Amino acid sequence: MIGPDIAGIAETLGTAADTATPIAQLAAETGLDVDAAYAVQTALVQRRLDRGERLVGLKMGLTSKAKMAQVGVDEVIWGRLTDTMRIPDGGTIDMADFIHPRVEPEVAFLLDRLPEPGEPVGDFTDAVRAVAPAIELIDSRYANFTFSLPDVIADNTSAGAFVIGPWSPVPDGLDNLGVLLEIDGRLTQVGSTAAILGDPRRALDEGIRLAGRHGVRLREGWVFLAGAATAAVPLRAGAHVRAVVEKLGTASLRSSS
Ligand code: OOG
Ligand code: MG
Repeated sequence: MIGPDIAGIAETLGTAADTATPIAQLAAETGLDVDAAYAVQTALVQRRLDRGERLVGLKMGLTSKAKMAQVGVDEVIWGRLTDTMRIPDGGTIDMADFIHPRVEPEVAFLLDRLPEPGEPVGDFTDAVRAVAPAIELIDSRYANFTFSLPDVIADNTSAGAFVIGPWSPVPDGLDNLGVLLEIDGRLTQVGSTAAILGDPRRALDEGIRLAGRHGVRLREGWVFLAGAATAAVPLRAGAHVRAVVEKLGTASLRSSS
């Protein structure tokens, strides 16, 4: 049997992102399972590396019930971050670059020395140098932001852009910090880091394990997004977005008008 056309599907998804044009879901039609979907994601990200982008980190997706419920997919997933996705804290994103962007509050880790594959993470403070509040901008390439599990994996887990706030040393507890998302000064989402797999530190164990299954090792100096603590909110033109994480501070971005 001939398998799905990995390179062709990556090209379709890459073009959708480059031209900010939505496409129909494709996993069911092309027989894409989870493993093949990660192969598409690898090819899709390679397309970015081939044009000079650099891999700078890993992101987790659907690590909270709020997110799983919002998109109707209930498996933890992971995707890749490149340098051009990073927006400076307080920076402005161009709405024309995206299809139907949404923003969500996250916690970011700056990775330090990580254990060899197969070894337990051990002490979190050995593996993570610093933590920060963050905003992820997700932008599914699928029409109506609707997808199956393999669809969203192939689409690099809807990764669009991200902002990292100021880094702090790892605090004593990360498992029950208040999380707020404000748009134009109005509170739109309220949550807790406890929503992220009970403790965002667990997201790192899952990231190491799940990415390791596909031969991907996390690197010293990489950024790690642990996944949103609340549902994502549509980003409108001319908005000012702030994510606040208790003890860690604020990350912010603006959208073009
Ligand atoms: C998938 C990406 C999920 C998160 O933080 O849960 C994600 C999506 O919701 O489109 O990034
Ligand atoms: Mg996210």
